[in-house]
Amino acid sequence: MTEISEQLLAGDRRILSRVISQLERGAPEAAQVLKAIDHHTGGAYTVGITGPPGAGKSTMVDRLTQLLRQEGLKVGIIGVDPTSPFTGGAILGDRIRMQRHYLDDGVFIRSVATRGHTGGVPRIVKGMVRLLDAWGTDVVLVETVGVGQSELGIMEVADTVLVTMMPESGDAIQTLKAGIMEIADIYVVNKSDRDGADQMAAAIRANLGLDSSHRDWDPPILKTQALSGEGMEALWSKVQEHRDYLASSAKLVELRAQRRKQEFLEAVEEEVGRRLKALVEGDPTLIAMLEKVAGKEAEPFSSAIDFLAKFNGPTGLLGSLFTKED
Ligand SMILES: Nc1nc2c(ncn2[C@@H]2O[C@H](COP(=O)(O)OP(=O)(O)O)[C@@H](O)[C@H]2O)c(=O)[nH]1
Ligand SMILES: [Mg+2]
Repeated sequence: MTEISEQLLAGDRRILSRVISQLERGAPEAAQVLKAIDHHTGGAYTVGITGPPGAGKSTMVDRLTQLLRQEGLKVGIIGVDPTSPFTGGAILGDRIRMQRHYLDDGVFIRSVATRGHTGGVPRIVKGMVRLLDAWGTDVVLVETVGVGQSELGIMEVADTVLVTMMPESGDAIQTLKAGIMEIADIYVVNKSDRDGADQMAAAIRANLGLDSSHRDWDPPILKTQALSGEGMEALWSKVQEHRDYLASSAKLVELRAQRRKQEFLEAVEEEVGRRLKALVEGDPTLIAMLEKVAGKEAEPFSSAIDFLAKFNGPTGLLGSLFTKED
């Protein structure tokens, strides 16, 4: 156990922040910390909040945090931001909405830009959740913008997924069709102070009705007003009900085991990709190969297959992709 890991486990905020930054940069030190703390994780419960922009997700995160803090629970908030890191629009908006929690010692807030990532939730979010867990977080709230297939990734990190809609989500039915319906453990029709909340709830129910037979957890549909806080306690008790359901049916263990496998495979894929890119930029053999392909002296697909066969093995060019870096 390194000193850093011990400080993290002792609840040191600055260390947590530093290790998360290392993780974002892909620094090997972060991997070492994750390894050291692994056996101290599993205590935090992760709730994903997804749905179309403007549905009230950040407001809800703010309200839930307030509620959890009243219960004395430590809260982690991760905002997965699909906007360009340069505009920072959404991050700024959320910052204002969650302002009161920035000064709270029992709350840790972090935004992650998705940049070019297409899966919706970058892999490092999974590591971030474990770091927060080790830091002593009881509940991690992960907010992602759900605009279709890209958001299915929230399932890979959240134990309970809230799909949030609002009455005027005119395109919501489209969203429902895009597959986001299948990932919801709880539906939330927020802004129920506005007209159309009941119709929205009915539309969701109609969609659900199609094949509920195979489910042993029937996703409930709740109406809330995150802005005033109305319905937030009912929402949190539903989350707890879902958690109890997962825990009692051993599904939680299964779910988390499956995710660890997935994360491992993703990490391998990402690392190989990253190292290959570095190789492409610096290796003369590979650069020459690319020039041939570019100049139609070699065909791209068959050349790739030949290349893999020829340069494989621990001493070959590609072998360096699989050697441990320090
Ligand atoms: N009328 C109404 N407005 C709300 C409610 N919840 C959030 N809002 C407002 O909706 C806007 C978008 O909220 P935000 O939390 O940023 O949505 P997000 O994009 O889903 O994170 C903000 O102006 C909120 O104040 C609600 O229950 N009723
Ligand atoms: Mg938001």
